[in-house]
Amino acid sequence: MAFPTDFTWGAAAASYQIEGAAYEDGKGLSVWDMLCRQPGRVWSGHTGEVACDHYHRYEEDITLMRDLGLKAYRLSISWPRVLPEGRGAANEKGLAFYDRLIDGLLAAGITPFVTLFHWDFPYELFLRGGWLNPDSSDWFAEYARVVVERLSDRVRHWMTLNEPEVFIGLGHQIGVHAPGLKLGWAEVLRAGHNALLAHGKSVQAIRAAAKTPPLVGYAPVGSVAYPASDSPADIAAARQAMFSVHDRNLFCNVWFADPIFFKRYPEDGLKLFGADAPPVGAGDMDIIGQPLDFYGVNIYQGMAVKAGEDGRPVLIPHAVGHPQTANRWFVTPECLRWGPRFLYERYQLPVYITENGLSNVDWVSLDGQVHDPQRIDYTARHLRALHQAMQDGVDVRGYFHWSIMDNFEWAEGYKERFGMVFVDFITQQRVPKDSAIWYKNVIASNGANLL
Ligand code: IFM
Repeated sequence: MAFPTDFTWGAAAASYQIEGAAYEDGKGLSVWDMLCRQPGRVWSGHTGEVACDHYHRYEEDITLMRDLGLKAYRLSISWPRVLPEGRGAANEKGLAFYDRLIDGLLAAGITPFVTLFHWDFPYELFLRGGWLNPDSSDWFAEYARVVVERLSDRVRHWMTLNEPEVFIGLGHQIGVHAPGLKLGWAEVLRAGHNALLAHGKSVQAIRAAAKTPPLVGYAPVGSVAYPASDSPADIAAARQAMFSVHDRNLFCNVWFADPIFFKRYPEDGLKLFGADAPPVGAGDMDIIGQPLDFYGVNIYQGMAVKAGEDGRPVLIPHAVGHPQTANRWFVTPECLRWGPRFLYERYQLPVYITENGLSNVDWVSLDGQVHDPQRIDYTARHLRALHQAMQDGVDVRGYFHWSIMDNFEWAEGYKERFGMVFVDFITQQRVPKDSAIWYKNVIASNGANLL
């Protein structure tokens, strides 16, 4: 069986990671603009001020995407570019940029998949308490409405939040991402609850304001446990590991998904967090639990699990020398077979892989090309595993490679190169890597050359 003819072959990026133009055309400040100014926060003092200068070079970038044959591009909108104060008056120049970007993509035959929030929270609203402010969900819904009113005549695919596990966990608990807070668990979980409310209210806003029938999802992190063997016991153990809260940690799938799909926090999580669990207002879960059209999920790696003597999950450590990417993530293609499968079984929605990819040590070789065989091999293995999931019966609609181009990798600055297109951050020259040429053939053959 080949990939379905309407399979969405895509690639992704996010506003702060590529746009640059941090202080142009009326854009407001974001928490990332401010974190980057603090010495020691970002590797080598890098910032997203210029990034890939996509704000000025989007036409060239769209041409690169078109040359690759991309069917879809996942982008995010910068909240403070649209609403410099986070709420109130909209910035016409900011909205006009997204108009041009969307129009350019459509003219190139590329479907835009738009994420409303990929971490560049308006600094003005952070000063008013950020995600801890009970009004934050209304602020976000107001912003969603402005964007949807403007773009929904041309955009149908929407995602609300990217990786709440990360912007709440790394941003508010561990403090290595913006806004750089190290809060106690009660506040962390309250911020997370407000983000879930923001998700729910923005889904309502999208559906109310959309000018064409919208397809709405979000894009959490998939923390994948995959079975060490195909035995039913190992499969059951991996499933259990994927859907339980095993320690005080937000990377567990269920904390940010069960409220959306089942209108409740997971029991084991509530037990574990005890008095720190967030207060849930009457009606909150009905707001959070808005019906969605697809389950977007960002998956990079997984952990092998087997059934212990009592059937309970036992994590199997990776063997010495197990393949790793440049940033030391383990290469585990099985995650793209079992992650979508378990998520589809539990949440019963079509799945999009909204991110998957790797950091690699790429440079321009003497021949002027960028040779990245690891990226080709990693992506081929993961796409084959995803295809296996589809053969197992999982309704997978598309795959977005992270990332279309090298970009600002948050606290790691420009140290990590995740792109299929190489970016020289001094000259802003783009060079499609070998993987881009390979992916072009994957798309052109609709995946036939993978199988
Ligand atoms: O670059 C990030 C992206 O912003 C969110 N998901 C993971 C990627 C790689 O770390």
